[in-house]
Amino acid sequence: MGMENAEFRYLVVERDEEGIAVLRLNRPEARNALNLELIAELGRAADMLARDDTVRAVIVTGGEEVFAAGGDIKEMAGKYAPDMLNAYGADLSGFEKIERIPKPVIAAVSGYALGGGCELALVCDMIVASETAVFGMPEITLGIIPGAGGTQRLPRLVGPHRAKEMIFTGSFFDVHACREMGLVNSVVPVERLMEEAKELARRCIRNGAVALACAKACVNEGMNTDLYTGLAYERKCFSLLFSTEDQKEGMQAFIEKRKPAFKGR
Ligand code: DAK
Repeated sequence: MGMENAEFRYLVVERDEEGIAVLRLNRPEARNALNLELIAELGRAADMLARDDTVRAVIVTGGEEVFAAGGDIKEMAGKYAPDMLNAYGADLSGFEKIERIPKPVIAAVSGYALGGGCELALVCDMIVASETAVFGMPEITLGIIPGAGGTQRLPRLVGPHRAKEMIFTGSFFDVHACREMGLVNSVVPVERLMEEAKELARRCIRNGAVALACAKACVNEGMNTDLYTGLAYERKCFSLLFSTEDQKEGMQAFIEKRKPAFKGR
């Protein structure tokens, strides 16, 4: 279990022998509120985990009671539009860096995932949640709107009508409602949450790392473009994978009726 937490104030990063890294928000006194420093730390951690070849998948998690209560209201309260447009508003890079990690990234959510906390879960590839998880976009109750991707990623994921209900009302949604709307992949008792997230990670990383990176890029690029541009992108990635050792190994293993030994090359 490697650790490198000295460089982070609000994050705990752990890596295990299986290649699964856990990135845990650790600002419990403020319910894991995402201040600028924490968002910057998320970006640095994402860069680090993206570069590290021994890391095959990442789990983003928080505490048992709170995944994250959103952007730091106390930090934002006195700000004016120019502040938000410049320093603050520009710094979405932490979220986007998590989204661009070329490996499976799973949010393991227990308790509240509100506002920016919900938006953080939305930049992950999949969300597993505990039975106590609660999602919501309460920004409207503060006189603002979601500002870290909520008005864009949520409707792409659950459809505009459900997203608007969440964003316009600011109401909280229990995990079963979130499962039904497709926000959450699976729901488990809280004590099984991390194991469920790890098991999902394992089911991904037994496959080749290059193919996983291509699959992620294709889905993400495709969600941001029209069908034919997305199909062209997919075709290039699909074809390029035929220059990898993993493709030769995967197909040979099938023919020889054995399990493939992927190398991520
Ligand atoms: N910000 C700052 N402090 C927070 C906080 C937050 N979002 N949430 C909780 N805290 C603090 C509380 O003020 C309290 O501090 P003290 O009174 O002890 O000093 C402490 O954490 C404990 O909170 P509670 O006493 O309220 O704890 P409970 O367990 O009773 O309730 C709760 C937990 C999560 C239901 C409740 O705290 C709550 O409703 N929190 C606010 C949820 C919310 O409105 N979230 C939306 C925030 S706006 C962006 C980046 C981010 C964002 C936008 C843009 N860019 C970089 C462009 C995101 C914006 C948002 O998310």
